[in-house]
Amino acid sequence: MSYHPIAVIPEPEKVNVNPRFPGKVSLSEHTAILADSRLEKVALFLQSALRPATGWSFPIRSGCEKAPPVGSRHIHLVLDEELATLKDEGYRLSVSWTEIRISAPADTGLFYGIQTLLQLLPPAVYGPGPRLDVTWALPCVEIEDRPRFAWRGAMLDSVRYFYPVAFIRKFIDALALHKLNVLHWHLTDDQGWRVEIRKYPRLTEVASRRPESQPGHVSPETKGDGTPHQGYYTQEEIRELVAYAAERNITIVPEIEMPGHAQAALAAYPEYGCTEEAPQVSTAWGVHHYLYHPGDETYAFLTDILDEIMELFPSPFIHIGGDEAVKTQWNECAEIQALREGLCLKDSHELQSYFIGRIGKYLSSHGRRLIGWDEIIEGGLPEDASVMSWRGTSGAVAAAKAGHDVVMAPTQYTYLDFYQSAEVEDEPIALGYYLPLEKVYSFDPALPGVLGEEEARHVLGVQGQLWAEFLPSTSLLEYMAFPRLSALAEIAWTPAGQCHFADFVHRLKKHLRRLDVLDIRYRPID
Ligand code: TNX
Repeated sequence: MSYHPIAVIPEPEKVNVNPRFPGKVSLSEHTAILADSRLEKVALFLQSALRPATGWSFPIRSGCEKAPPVGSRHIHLVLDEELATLKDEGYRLSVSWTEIRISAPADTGLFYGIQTLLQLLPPAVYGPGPRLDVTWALPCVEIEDRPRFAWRGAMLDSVRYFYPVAFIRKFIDALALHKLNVLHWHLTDDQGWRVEIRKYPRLTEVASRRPESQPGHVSPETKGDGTPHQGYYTQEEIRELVAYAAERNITIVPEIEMPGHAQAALAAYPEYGCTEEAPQVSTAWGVHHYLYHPGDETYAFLTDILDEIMELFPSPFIHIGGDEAVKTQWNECAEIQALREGLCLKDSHELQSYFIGRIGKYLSSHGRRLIGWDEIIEGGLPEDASVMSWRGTSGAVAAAKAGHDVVMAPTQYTYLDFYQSAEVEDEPIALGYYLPLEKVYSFDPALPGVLGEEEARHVLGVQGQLWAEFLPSTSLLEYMAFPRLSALAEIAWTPAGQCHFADFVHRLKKHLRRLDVLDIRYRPID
């Protein structure tokens, strides 16, 4: 197989090395950015991306000003409605001896064109610079590109371990580099609550702290580490991160878990639970049995929380968890069973469905959409709910066939907390399954042969999961995330027929040099 010399990840839909202009062109200290004033934001983004490493200023000139002096190549950003078929995220990038031009029907497309442009430059472009020894050359190409899927996500678990705001920003930058556009943020769980809620201060005073963590697999032999762990994001920090992500065309989808994975919240507000005694914020991993009480008081508590969440996160989707809610506490409580019977519901699964449905209605009345893990199908999928399928793809298939939107997140292909190599003794401790790079890359989220064309339209996209039980540091998190997230980005963006693993690995070698410059501690490839 022959490779074209351009190592862009994800691989663009169409790449032609420009036949009229062989060779490369170079940026210089005279290169300007041409963009009309409507495009100021995206032009400033490009300028700030190019300045540090080159040390040059890249002045922004509007189209009305007189043209830049002859011989000074410029980068032209153009909104072009005729490219409407590329949709909002598509773009065209043309590099020739006279001009570098990115054109797109919308700002988002221009942003992605810029991401591609940066990848055509030497990897040093991502560094703090200035690097006077580098020639800022790029190949003459014609690229036309747009994404295959609308939801190209990564799930970050900030509960099992709290990561600082600066790291979240770094992670968002890494997602943008890969043209990923959803950061699903897991903010609440049994082991902690990580988002400030003004109305319920004990969520941060009590539920954001635990006395210790479990530094190993779930087993009676694993002792706690004796080190308290705590942290939460203030509303101010969250607003800044949401804006930072939005500038990079990334939507942060918050996840507030219910009715299970609620132990930390119930440690702070036991009155919304099913038992008299308050639990501790959990110090152990695994499935826990504390559930919210499914009555009106809890509904008021959770909708109050969702009010603040919706104020912070403009995301059209709000994730409400829904996974692993073992029903023991509901089954064993006579009062809850009476409540269920009063509602004419058959069992606790139907009660969960009622509970989620009620929350879903609340979200839709505020113009938002509910998404939950595939357990929300059990007991009947509430109207309008979307499903994130993690226990394989059968949940996604059932939901798509019933006309619901789905996001593919199956353990077998997208759980980036699994081991990366079969030689587990050479790897940092991870969840006990094995998910090598090639397997991530082999997944087709549209499930050809399983879903018909019409059903496949309900597949919004695909997402990689970074559950963090074994990721106490950001460098470990990066080690698990990359390069598997690079592979996931490609299957989310690039047409299926163009995804060839050998070609991907060939491009990845160069791509890893970009990650080196960005100080991302990825796992080396074999
Ligand atoms: C199951 S996947 C969970 C998480 C764990 C993960 C890995 C899902 C929806 N729930 O709570 O972190 O397994 O241990």
